[in-house]
Amino acid sequence: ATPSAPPAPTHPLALATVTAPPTSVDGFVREFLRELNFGQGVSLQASTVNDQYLALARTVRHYLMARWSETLRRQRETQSKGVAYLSAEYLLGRQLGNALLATDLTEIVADGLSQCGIELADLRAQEVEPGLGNGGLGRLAACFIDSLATMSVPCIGYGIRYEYGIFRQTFVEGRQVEQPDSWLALGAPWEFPHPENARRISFGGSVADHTDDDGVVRRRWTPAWDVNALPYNYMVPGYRNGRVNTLRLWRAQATDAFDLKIFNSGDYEEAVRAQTFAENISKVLYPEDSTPQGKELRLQQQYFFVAASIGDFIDQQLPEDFDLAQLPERIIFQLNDTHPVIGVPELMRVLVDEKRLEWGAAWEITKKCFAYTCHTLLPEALEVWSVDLLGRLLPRHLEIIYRINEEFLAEVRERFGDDELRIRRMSIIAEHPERSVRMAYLATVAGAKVNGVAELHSQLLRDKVLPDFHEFYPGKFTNVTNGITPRRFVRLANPSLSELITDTIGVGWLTDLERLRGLEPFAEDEEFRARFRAVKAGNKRRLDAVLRERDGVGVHDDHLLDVMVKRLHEYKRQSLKLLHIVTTYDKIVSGEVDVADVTPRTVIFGAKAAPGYKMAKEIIHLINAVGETVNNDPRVQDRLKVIFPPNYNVTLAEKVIPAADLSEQISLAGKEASGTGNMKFALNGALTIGTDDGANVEIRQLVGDDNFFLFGMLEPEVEDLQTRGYVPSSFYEADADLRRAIDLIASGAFSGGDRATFEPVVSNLLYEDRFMVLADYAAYIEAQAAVDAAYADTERWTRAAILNVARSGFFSSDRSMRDYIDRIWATPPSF
Ligand code: B1N
Repeated sequence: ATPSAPPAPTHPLALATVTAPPTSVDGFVREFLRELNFGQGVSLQASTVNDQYLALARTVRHYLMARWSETLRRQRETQSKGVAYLSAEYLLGRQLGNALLATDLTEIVADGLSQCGIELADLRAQEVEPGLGNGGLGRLAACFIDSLATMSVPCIGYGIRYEYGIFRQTFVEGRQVEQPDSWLALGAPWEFPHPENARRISFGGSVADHTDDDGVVRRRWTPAWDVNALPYNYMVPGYRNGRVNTLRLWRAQATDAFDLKIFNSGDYEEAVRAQTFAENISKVLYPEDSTPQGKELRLQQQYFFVAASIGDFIDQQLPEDFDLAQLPERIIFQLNDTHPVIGVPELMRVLVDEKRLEWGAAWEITKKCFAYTCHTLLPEALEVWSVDLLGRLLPRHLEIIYRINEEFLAEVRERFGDDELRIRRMSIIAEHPERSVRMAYLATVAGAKVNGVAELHSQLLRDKVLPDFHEFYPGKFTNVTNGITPRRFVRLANPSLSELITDTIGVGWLTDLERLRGLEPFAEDEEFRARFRAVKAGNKRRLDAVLRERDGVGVHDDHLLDVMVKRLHEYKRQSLKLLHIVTTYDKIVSGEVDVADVTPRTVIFGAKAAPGYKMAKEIIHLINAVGETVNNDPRVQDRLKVIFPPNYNVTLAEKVIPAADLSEQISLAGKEASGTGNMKFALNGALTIGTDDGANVEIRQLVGDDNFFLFGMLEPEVEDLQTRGYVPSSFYEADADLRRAIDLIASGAFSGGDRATFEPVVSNLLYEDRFMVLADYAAYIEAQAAVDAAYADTERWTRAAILNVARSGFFSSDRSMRDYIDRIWATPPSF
């Protein structure tokens, strides 16, 4: 020992390990009051609901702490292979309920709190969800880390701690208005900041040759500016298995280089401005889902979190003497879409420039350390960065990308000769409309595996999006169908269904969801069907209460509850759902159908539009306008209702989905990569009306044609119509119902007689209709008629709903994780 080594602990309480508080009501109350008194600094009597929530969150954390430090200790010891999940988004949802579920503390806590005169539900309602994602992609990341923890697989999630998550949506006269999401304002009890582990991330500047101390000439990057990346850790508890993994999110902070300017330049204001500039990097989540805008700040965000994460992994998670040639045996960096793909040249830079490996050796390592998940089929969603921008922000990375591309194209030439068209098609660098880096190609060249997120998507990826790459690397492509965590989306969101399931097939299904198959025979059991219906009715009443409190509108529990919740995007076709509503309304008011014969329905929409996406915002306005008219027309006699609660998020999803009867999954075939809402609905006993798209295909195969309302063109038919030349107005002219619906909108019936208001939506449908809404209209209306007929037969409907639950166990994200492990990662559970 050196003379300065601290003395060994001798106090009897100075234990080497963290211990958990006693798991008893008294133990909990003691701990909770301590947090309230000494953490929040208030007495129980003086405390606010927010004090109580914060104290409770911290108390629950205490129970997880011992497991977390034990998980970390074992990982340091075993150094077993793990996953670093790199994702720009994590749409986590509220933490408290999930932490209580994982630790099995719900009852003890509810009991203890009630002895303090507090309702657990009131404290749960106090939590502001971390909305650090846009939609499916971010929620998928959250489901995956939940499953990995539950399956005892070592995983670190890496991402960005945005100060503002997805915007809060409000409606003003039916139009979307965005408000900042200040999710941190009332305190952030779940996070552990570790400023001592900050990392310096550099940008800009130039690259030149430099002779190093070992006499070798290497490229040297002299950056122009840098920022600090501060890690914030979050616990990711496994479900009752004693494991707690880590989610590490980075926050940008100015380095003291900025502060120094204050002294050196004397320009205080400029120095403070510069500080703001640095901190902007983690300020706000980009609110575009599927259509990235190519903004400089977005590339800064991507490099910021990926460089911090890779650096953190190599410097902090590996032992000091680690041989980097072994890196692929220790870690796989999973790229959640192209957002973290700048990590490929970053790892090369670290290995070659910093660790001084040979280029070839570094490339062999890099190729094995990354795998890439693609989440889209829309060409406009495939990220490209202009060479100009990338070279300005990350000059060394651009050089590395060029070299990767040169060597890759040399391989292509070796195999196919000087097929210049093919070379141009496959080049990581696009030449038109401007010179740019195709991030999906870079990920495909560098990744050990490339996967799509549903069978159809993976097939189209191979055949339509990356066919040349599939020909070149046939073994690289695979599929992993998405999944959802049943802990949050069944057990927490739908406690009464969960209780019915456990009563019927016993415990164990929550971590082995295929066991839901055991419910199949009960579809024929009349008493079970009655209980199942009672669960659904109870969930509708719960939703009614939530919506009344939230927005002052309710849902009738004798209505068919028809739900379309997802981002607003033309390819998802909210406007098709709207045309169905308008047609039904038109038939009622024109007297073509007797209102008494209309199946009573409440349609719920939930959807945010990217703030700059004009057409999406027009469609939101139209939904609200149609709702306003339909809901207030006495001729409808309340048999058709349209409600559009603002600010759909994970918290609202947990209330809406369990109440739904009908799930709308009506994207144009070949456009939705997977969908995951579709899975949540099926598992909560809603029937799907859907196209043959994304994971709908697999849902229908599993639940059976009788229990799924399929409609619309198939993907090859879409292709075909596209090549023959699609003329939407010909469908308008040929279909009287469609004509009436569109004419009604155009006439100003939903805009106080003003024909101009919705003219853009109408023209778009008639003269452009990129996603063929009009072509699928007739089939959709027919399928909706079949829905009405089926709903009239209550027992048949219930049977179908039960079979949807029983046959959807495949869609557990635990199964997705098994598939990633088997097909991509080779990471066995560690304990
Ligand atoms: O990812 C989900 C899929 O289930 C959906 O079908 C798919 O649309 C969604 C850029 C995206 N694809 N691409 C994005 C999100 C944010 C962004 O800035 C693209 N999201 C999806 C999960 O696989």
